Amino acid sequence: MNRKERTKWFLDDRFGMFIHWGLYAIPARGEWVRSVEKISNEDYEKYFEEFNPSHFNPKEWARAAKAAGQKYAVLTTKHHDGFCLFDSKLTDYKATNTPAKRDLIKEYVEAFREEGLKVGFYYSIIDWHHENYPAFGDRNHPMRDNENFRKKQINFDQYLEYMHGQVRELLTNYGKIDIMWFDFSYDDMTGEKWKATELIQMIRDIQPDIIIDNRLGGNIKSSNPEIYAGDFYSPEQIVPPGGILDENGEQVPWEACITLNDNWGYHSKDKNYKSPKQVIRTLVECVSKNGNLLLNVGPDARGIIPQESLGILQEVGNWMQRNGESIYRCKAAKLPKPEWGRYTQNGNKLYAHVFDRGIGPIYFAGLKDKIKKARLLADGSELKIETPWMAEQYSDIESGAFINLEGARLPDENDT
Ligand code: JFZ
Repeated sequence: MNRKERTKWFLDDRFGMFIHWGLYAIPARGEWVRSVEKISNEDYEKYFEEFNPSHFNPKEWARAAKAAGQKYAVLTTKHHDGFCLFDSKLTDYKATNTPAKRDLIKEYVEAFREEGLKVGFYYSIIDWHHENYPAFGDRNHPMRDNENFRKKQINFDQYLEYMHGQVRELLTNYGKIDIMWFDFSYDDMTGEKWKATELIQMIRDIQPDIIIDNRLGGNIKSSNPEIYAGDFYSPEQIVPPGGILDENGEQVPWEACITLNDNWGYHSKDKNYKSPKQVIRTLVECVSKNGNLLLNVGPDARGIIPQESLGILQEVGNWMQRNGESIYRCKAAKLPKPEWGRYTQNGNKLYAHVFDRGIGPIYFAGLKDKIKKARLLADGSELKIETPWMAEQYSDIESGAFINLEGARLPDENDT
């Protein structure tokens, strides 16, 4: 399979759930807490000894994702702190050795599969816990200021063996996996520094259809990308203004990852949540530029997705139930962005997302005599295509069409 074939389902599905969860849920100050507060291995150890997510029920996560209209999920199997949610034979630093006493990845995979969702693994190639991970090359390493630590000899090849071995475990022990989401290369730690070609060859050997993000390095936008440059581009906390094109001007699959507040991992004080409306509009924006949205939640130490996040997901789900047709299998329209909102398109169906309704009919530049019929997606009701009185006297509108929204029931302002 080539990239185009591999990413077909992904680009059809458009909307996924990102889940950041690990020991950092206990201090509850975000997933970078070890680095930000320079916490030593010893001091972080207490969270390992305590980790016991009594309410961990991935079926509930999966149901929330499905109800929101999300079609796939990506969970942190290991974040930068090095703690593994899966039962790796290559380390003791794993969920099976905490009071949780079980392989949480196994339960995640089963639960999401059961709800018919596709399953992805986030895996951090950065590892602040492994003794052979280069602390001094990584300016964010929690031990960066510790003299003794800096002087320690390391054997990076042994770390690479560990890292490759864990990826092999993840892709061997849990059946078919749909997405491998590596995080991340930096400075000169990129590409072959991770033995990325070898890594990719192994991955394709075990899971030929899996799709892989672009954070191992390389240039996915090249006309001749490295084998490790990935299947999709991963912009973070931003929707790329013009989508992502390669050097030949061809579309590159991409997925914006965005978190609901200002942290990826659980943060008990961070209440700066986006509104459901912002999320819906961001999803529409992604699709209108040929991209996906991977929307993040950070379950707490007991395994519960914060109430605020669940509320947002539910509202997004209400909208998706009525308007999902304008998201799934849709892509950018070959029309300029309209003044009042955005277009998405699927075949000969054009979806007009009216963000700014204003007063009077809405205008479709370039579509004079091209619209066969117009319907409100939310309730299927007919909308009238009509040219307003004296329209020919306004400048530059000869080639456009007008649709009258008057009287149309717009259940909420995001309707399509
Ligand atoms: C990384 C992680 O450090 C973070 O904790 C979270 O998991 C996020 C999804 O990914 O953060 C990054 C990685 C790459 C960039 C920015 C933040 N980048 O390329 O700009």
